[in-house]
Amino acid sequence: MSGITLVQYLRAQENITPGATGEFSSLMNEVLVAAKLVSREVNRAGIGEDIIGLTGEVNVQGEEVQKLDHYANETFIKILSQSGKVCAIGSEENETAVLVPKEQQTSGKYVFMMDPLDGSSNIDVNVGIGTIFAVYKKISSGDTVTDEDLLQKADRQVGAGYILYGSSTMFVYTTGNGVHGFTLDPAIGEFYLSHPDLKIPSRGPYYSINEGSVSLWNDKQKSLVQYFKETDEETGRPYRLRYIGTLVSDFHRTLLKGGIFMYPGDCKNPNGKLRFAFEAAPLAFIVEQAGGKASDGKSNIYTQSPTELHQRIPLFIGSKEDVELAESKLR
Ligand code: AHM
Ligand code: MG
Repeated sequence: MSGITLVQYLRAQENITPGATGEFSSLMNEVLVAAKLVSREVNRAGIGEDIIGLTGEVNVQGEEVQKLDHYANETFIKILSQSGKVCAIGSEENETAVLVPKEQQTSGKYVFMMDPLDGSSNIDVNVGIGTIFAVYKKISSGDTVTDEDLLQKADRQVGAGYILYGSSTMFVYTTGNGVHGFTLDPAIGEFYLSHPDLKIPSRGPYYSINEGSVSLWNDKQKSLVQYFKETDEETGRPYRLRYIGTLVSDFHRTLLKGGIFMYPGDCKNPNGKLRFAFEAAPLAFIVEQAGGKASDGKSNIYTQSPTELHQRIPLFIGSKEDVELAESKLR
């Protein structure tokens, strides 16, 4: 594959950004190293018995921890906490944020939030899985990291991205200057720019939701999904249904092809399943930058802050017209 590599791209961006110190690029380079390590392990899942299956532990969400979940979490934390670029790492797998104290030489100015391995239920069936991350700057004064730093409004992100370990490994990210996608050439371990300046279609043609939960939805949610199934030439309905069960994969398709991904609240889980800080906020930043929208069904997620680290939030994300339509039907 020819063209510009991610490392070259980051350097070029740094050169044209006034006041850039290079620290963000260095942080991204560390993320890339972790991503390549996880990608390698994902690709050998099933060969080594040390990497597939359960660890026997249950995480803070009450979910069984897969060995690959554990590996991805440990790898990102280890690399980032030694990078000198972050002061705190919030992870879906850890109850509290991992802090890198100021007195430690390796502490830095960024707060890093992540879902280290999204789509765990798809690991052992060879279906795409991913990593999602968001980057903020520490904003509180003083040396300690506080809730002010950890629970920032989504629009304070300085960067967000995801890595999709799918039929190829992709790195998609934004720093507020559009969304750019890079594909890993596994033979040489470099990511190449393959999807510059991604823009999401304004509407359709896919809807994506776990419809197995229909009996738990309220009537508005039921009629919203029904709407996407009805025939209407002008709006291109019926939409086609796609649901992978890995948010990164479902989001990636939605970003490239258009439509809407939904994980609503239901009568068992009023706030749904997905987490504000680790999943919804970073994807909200990305989708905004691509011309789309993310909503909790009532208002834009990009202008909200989480109330706690592991807060869950209903998610309606994708093409602008489809997400706004969902909001109007749910109102
Ligand atoms: P995980 O981060 O523990 O893997 O869980 C989140 C995943 C998302 O990737 C996906 O959108 C959702 O769970 C699927 O849930 P369900 O099986 O309820 O449809
Ligand atoms: Mg997840």
